[in-house]
Amino acid sequence: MKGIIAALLMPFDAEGKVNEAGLRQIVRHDIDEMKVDGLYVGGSTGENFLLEKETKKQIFDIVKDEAGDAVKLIAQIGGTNLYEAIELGQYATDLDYDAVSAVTPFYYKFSFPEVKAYYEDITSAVDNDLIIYSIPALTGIGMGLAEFRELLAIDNIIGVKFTAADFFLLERLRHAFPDTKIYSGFDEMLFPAAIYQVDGAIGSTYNVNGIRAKGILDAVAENDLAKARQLQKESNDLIEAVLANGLYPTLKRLLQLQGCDQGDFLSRKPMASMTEEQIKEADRIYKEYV
Ligand code: MN9
Repeated sequence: MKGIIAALLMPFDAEGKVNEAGLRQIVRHDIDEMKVDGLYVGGSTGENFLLEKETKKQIFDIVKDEAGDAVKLIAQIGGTNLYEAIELGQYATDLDYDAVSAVTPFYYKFSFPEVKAYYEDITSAVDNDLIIYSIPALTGIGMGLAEFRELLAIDNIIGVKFTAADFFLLERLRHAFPDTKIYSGFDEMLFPAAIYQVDGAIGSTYNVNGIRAKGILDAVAENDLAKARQLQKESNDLIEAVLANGLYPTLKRLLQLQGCDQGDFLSRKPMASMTEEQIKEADRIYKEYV
């Protein structure tokens, strides 16, 4: 699994239910217009940690049904409930997802042996490849080379979604584990990550900015660093404005402006949906930077 993988955005209606028609449209848009190589389903971007288990399964169903085998599908199953993670992992595997991914457990400050046991328990119960989802800024779980070495030795763990600005660690990981799949997790840092030869990138903004992102990977592969830097600059003008206006709601508004127009694209409470002013700013961002 290589290339640009969109962390799928999730449209909700006013009752907090998944807007199925809208979700199908986003899947199609990502595949047909953004030309992504894969979809990461149930990540932070999908507001996944606000959802109940049955809704997560419903989303895995809809996405597989719409995408079929057109692109690689990765199901994010992790969280604070190990038994749910295992059940979701088995569910997504039965649906033929290409891999599962599990965030490090969060909220309680789990020790590394606890984190390691969590991955051992998931991988021994779920018959699929697993990608570690490491995002220390949100989980509070930071790991160094020694910890990654232990996790990557576990059977079925094939890679890591590396969402951190630690390029020293990224380089050490790349060097130490040439066969491990490493995915860059911060879209605003794709260019330097590509220079360190990540296998791909998983991120929220690829739902609306997938073409430029692919251009960055291609330009680095062709050693055209000036072009890659320019594309990252254009991407970061967009990402900076999106972050300032509210990340996921703004991205969902941009999707609507790109033609995904089926029903509500609201947030899942307690995440707020946009005010009129934020909508206006999103429209300006679209005109200026998309
Ligand atoms: O999955 C995403 N992380 C979060 C990765 O949303 C927490 C990124 O794609 C960021 O949204 C993006 C903007 O900071 O890089």
